[in-house]
Amino acid sequence: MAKTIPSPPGLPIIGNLLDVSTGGETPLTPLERLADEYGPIYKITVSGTERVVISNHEMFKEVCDETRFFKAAGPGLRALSDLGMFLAQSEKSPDWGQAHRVLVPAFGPLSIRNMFDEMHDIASQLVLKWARRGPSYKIPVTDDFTRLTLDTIALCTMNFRFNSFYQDEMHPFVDAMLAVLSEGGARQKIPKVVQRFMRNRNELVKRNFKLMKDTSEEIVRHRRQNPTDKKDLLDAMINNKDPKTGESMRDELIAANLTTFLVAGHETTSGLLSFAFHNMLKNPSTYFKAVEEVDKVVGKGRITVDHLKNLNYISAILRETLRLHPTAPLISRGPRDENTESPPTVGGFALQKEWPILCLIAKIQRDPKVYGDDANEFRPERMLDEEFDKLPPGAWKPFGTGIRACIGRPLAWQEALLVVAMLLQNFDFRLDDESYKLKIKANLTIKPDDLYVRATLRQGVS
Ligand code: MNH
Repeated sequence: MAKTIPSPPGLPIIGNLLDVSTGGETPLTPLERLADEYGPIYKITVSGTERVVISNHEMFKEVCDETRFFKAAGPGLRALSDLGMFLAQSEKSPDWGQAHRVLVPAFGPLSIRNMFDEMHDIASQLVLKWARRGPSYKIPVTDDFTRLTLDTIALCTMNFRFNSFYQDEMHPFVDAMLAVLSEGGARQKIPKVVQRFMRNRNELVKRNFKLMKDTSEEIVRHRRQNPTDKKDLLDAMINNKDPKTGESMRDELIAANLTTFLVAGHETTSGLLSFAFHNMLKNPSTYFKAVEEVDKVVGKGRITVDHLKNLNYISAILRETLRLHPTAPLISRGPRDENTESPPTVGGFALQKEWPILCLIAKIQRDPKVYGDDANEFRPERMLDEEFDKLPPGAWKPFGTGIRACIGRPLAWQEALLVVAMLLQNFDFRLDDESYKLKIKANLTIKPDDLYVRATLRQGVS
């Protein structure tokens, strides 16, 4: 007999809305708090929709089984329809399949390697900015990393320059995207019936969506009219045929996927870099080890793509950062149609097919059964290759799982390694406020809030 999932007593109509929206550093905190109270699996009702929330490794490992479960596009995401492959409702969607088959080879090792010089170009702009401003500049880390990652993804994937370091205002695309993302977050807490009457807000979302769509479509049009030899992702989508059907991608779908790259590809990476600096500076021994590694592996000359594979400790820092602070903190799974269990279960608890299963990645990746009593501590040593390779399946999944896992992982990894190394090579860092206590800002992704650092050029580095 399958067990019944525990559930906090809810209110009629709005369900457990109040439970999930009260205070906390992040909107997830209340979900995490409920987990402390109700255990590793519980069910809530938000805006009339039932959702299951899981938060330990054992259950998560089970829902990673692709024969029984799949990525059921989550509630936050569904609010942002029409944004390319990321949001496809299932891998059976023909548009997802086409984009996946065309894009997987385009994200292969050689093309990522070929992006190195452009990544270096943008990273140099960041170094220049911080060098010019000097140590009296209170660096808004997360904003500057967001400029960096947005410019990088746009240059590397579609040869478009936002030039974010050369303007105070962010590009209108960025404002539109941020507005849409935070609206997506806010809407999760508002019942559907109410949403329909929010005419001004609905108009605003429409306008912002249109601006994003127009920007992407303009980039496609521009490329069609100005063909180049550049083998980037835009080129792949325009010229490569789907190996299965022999068909080309239509322009509308190409544009939607450009938007996907811009959205999926920059906030997550920017958050990773921000948390990595936070974690290093709060744990100085890790910071000094990272500097030592850069000095040994790269020295004072220009960093090259071949240096990156030797940055083992910095790699471990990035892995450990994404373990504690997975910048895409929620993924959503559901029982497959083909799942013949009746009813489908997780951990022996009965599910219904239409219930999304929200996986609290940060909590799952801090499970003491896997990571021990110091699971909440930042200890990159546990992520050095030898240890990392021994982790049980499902223990470290900041890039998602299965066929819908992150397609941009190698791109983000190369970029993050390069940027951390280049910054440590050029500057000495300290927190602006040594007593800073981590606050987290969240919409669909998480980043540190109000984090500032100071950077002083290191002696003898040109
Ligand atoms: Mn990314 C899917 C995390 C960088 C493009 N990404 C996912 C998922 C996670 C994720 C988690 C799966 C979500 C889910 O199951 O609902 N992504 C990250 C993190 C970083 C990241 C933590 C950086 C750090 N992602 C990038 C970059 C790109 C990108 C850079 C750029 C192109 N990600 C995607 C796309 C998908 C995705 C596209 C959707 C893939 C699919 O649905 O097939």
